[in-house]
Amino acid sequence: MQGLFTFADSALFADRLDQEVDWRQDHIRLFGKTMPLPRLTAWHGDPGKVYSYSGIEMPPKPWTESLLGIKAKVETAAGTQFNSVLLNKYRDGRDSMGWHSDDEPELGPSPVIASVSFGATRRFVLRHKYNKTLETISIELTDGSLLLMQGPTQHFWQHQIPKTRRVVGQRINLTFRTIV
Ligand SMILES: O=C(O)CCC(=O)C(=O)O
Ligand SMILES: [Mn+2]
Repeated sequence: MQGLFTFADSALFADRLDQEVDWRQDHIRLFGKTMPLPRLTAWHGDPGKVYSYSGIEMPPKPWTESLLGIKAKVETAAGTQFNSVLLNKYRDGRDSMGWHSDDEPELGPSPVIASVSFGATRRFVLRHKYNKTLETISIELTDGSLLLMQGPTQHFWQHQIPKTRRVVGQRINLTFRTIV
């Protein structure tokens, strides 16, 4: 869904999140080597909603006023309540997220995940995990847009944000989730 947030609201939220959020540079271990993630991240949510992925454990930071404002709007649009949000900051076209499904056990069997984007448009690509004859699906995630992933999406599909050689500005993405 394009334009859940107006350009003015998107610019305001992008700026506030950029300033307010304690962005961290995490590392993953891959083949015995430690590598910085190609993006900055943060995790906010209700007390006790710890999220772990790729061996990284994130205790939640408390909700801020901006995050609660964004959350309220997203919950109305999605018709679902969320208790946590993962934030990703892609500083430029070299920042990215590799192929994955959001299928960690703490998200439950068929999670609803609501993804909000502020800033530069980036391409979001889906591929089927088992049926290799299905073509990949590309969606341009624009400033102020909302993407909902639900039902069996995470069972059958993986997604990524590929690097791009185009000159692109900063993008902040928020994925609202429910940790059970
Ligand atoms: O930045 C995006 O649009 C994707 C983020 C994502 O897939 C995730 O946080 O799990
Ligand atoms: Mn994801």
